[in-house]
Amino acid sequence: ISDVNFEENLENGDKDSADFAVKSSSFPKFKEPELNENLGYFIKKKLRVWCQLKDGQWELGHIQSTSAETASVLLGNGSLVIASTGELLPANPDILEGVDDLIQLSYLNEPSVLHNLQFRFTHDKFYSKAGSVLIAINPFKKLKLYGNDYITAYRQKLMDSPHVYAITDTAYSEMMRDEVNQSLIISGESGAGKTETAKIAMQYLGALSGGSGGMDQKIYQTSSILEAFGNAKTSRNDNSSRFGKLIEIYFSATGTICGAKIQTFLLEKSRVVQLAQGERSYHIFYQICAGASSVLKEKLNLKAASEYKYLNQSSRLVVDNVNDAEKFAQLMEALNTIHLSEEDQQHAFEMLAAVLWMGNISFQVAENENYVEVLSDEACKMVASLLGCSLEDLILALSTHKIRAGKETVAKKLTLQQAIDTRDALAKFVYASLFEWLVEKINRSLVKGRWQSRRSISILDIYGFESFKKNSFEQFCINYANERLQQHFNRHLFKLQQEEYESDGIDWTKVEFEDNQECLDLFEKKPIGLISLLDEESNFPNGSDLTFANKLKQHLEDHPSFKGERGGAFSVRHYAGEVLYNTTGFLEKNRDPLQPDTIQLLSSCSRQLPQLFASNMQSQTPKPPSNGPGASELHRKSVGTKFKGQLFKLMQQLNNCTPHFIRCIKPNSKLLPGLYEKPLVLEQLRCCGVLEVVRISRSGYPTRVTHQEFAERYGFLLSEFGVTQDPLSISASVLQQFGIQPEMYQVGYTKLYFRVGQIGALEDTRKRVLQGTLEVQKHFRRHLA
Ligand code: AD9
Ligand code: MG
Repeated sequence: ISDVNFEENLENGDKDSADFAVKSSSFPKFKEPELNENLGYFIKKKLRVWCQLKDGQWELGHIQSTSAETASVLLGNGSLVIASTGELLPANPDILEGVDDLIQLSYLNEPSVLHNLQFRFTHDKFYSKAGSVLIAINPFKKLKLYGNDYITAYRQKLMDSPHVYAITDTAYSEMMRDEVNQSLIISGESGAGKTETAKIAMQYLGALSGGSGGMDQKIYQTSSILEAFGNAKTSRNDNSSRFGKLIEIYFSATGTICGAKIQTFLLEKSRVVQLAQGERSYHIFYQICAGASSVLKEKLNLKAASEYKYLNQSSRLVVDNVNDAEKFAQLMEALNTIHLSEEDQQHAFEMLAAVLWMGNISFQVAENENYVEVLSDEACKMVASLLGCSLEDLILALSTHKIRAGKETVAKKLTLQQAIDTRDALAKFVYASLFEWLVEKINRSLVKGRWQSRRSISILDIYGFESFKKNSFEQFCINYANERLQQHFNRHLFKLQQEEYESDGIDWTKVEFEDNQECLDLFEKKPIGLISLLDEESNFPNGSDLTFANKLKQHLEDHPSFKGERGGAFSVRHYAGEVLYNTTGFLEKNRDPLQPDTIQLLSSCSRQLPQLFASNMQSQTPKPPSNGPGASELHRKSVGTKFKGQLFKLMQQLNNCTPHFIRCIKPNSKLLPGLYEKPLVLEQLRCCGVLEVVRISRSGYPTRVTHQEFAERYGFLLSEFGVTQDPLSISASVLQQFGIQPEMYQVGYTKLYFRVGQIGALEDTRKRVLQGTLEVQKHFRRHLA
């Protein structure tokens, strides 16, 4: 630290960032003050700068000379470039290379942040902090960073480098100390490492708090069950979660795990019947085909995965380095751990086989006719036998729809496409119902001590923002959810902080930030919002994707977050960027139609599960008026509206927790270790607000305690008590005695505010003194005894 340049550079940096906190108010774009102000200084000292090249990439270099608006810069590779001074940004001194927490950087511009993370990445440091936010870069290789030794080290604070263990420990400690529920909110794009991170957090909680009656093991095993049924190989992740998940873990007063509850969101049902090339359906299908015992195989008449059309429509039947048969054995073990009865397991496997056989049901179109007949072959017979219905009923339900005409009902024969859709809808419904049933069963096995618990940690693992070339209804829902979560993030980090400062009368120059309420309104406003308009159009008999697109243009063209596009498309300005949605398929996916004939078929089945699925559906469906159109389709809540309701509930829950954010970053799209693609990482840092956090955390006072709490916690450390005993005076004396610098804290009307890291020293002293007292007490007790 004796490096002169470094100190000067730091001084300079600090001054800049103070200015900068006031000047820059845009969100999420990140702005640095013009280098011009300091350019002379940088030239004189030949300090390092970032120079933007033609391809947009930033390179490190030294300024050699300047003229008017340009500078000549010597790059690291020895080449000399002439750059406009507007294209230069200050770089951090060497000594700050690879700091743990981005907020320690003197210069917080994009290339510096990106470079710091890259430096750490190349030194096998995959975790970093941005203030209170943990950044986890996917290593795409096994790390020796986990397990009991590390857990103990983090628990005992022997290690404090950024880690999932560290942030989970913070959540746990805060929960125990303040009796406030906590949440770990994990986000990031597909393949960024969310699900692995969630498991690492659960592993930590399980290890440090143990579970009564093996509860921690059960919770851990639920992950593998949910992964078997809800994860699949996609082009972006070999083990991609196709549903969102919130797991609430409950703790007893002594801090042991006593129960848990899982909620899932928006399972991708279409995957059951339709696959993109190179992708797979849900793991469980391949696992059961490969790993079922011969008895089970015979019972279900199971074939190899390649025999089933729902699976073999994609040429991808195996995942590299994954043994499906082994996975099936592990699954059976997990099902036993959560005490799913033999009988229930059997029922579940029957439903899986039924779904697979459904895909093989084929239709025949009679010549000169345009309606279908169902081939009564092996597939059809297997489905009927696995569901427990008569072959005739099944054939009828798949080839006709009952329509009410006056007082009569007549059976209308279906076209080929209608029959295929009906069959696929049945398969999707059975699979999604099976998934829900399983979650319910898991929850029952985790319910044990939930009622007597008053503390919990919720872990949210949910798909991140998505923007592809072609975006459909799925991206629409996912991005809507992310918009909600982003608001939660914003509100927590920015708004609450600022409001609290202001209401407590401390001097903190106002920092503006853009809330994304406007975009959320675009989705949620009734009756003129995206979801309402979609529902309205979905309910119109003549509504189509195109009429929907036109309706949006007509009603929302003036909305600042909306833009109508050509060809039945529209754009939304999301917090993370603009996304172009293609409305093709929106209405169908939102309606998710299910024929009453299908439900009737299932309720006529002799097997338990189909009956249960049908009755669950009927209980959710209000009866249509007796003279209404009724018989054509069930009137259920639309997918969009149901999801919106789920999200509201989720947000309510999260609002009752102290949040801890983990941002997972995918370093490259090839899923390879050691490869860091800068543009990809930068894009993700922007999308998840990391760059903005860096700025706010550094300029703010992240630790806050009431005068009362502070005085009670640290007052006893005072060497002498004054005459006045009010909390504020005691607090002031503590601050003075421990030499906390005035610029490191602020005193508000009700609270004290500290810069990062200040409370740590006090806590250490407190712990030492307490331990000392304990020793003295023990000593006396021994003597007295
Ligand atoms: V998706 O939105 O569900 O498609 P996730 O959940 O973000 O996605 P996931 O956790 O499944 O990604 O991680 C993808 C892969 O990266 C894993 O299968 C591992 O092979 C790899 N990974 C992720 N995190 C780690 C880690 N901490 N250590 C080693 C990891 N490998
Ligand atoms: Mg996942």
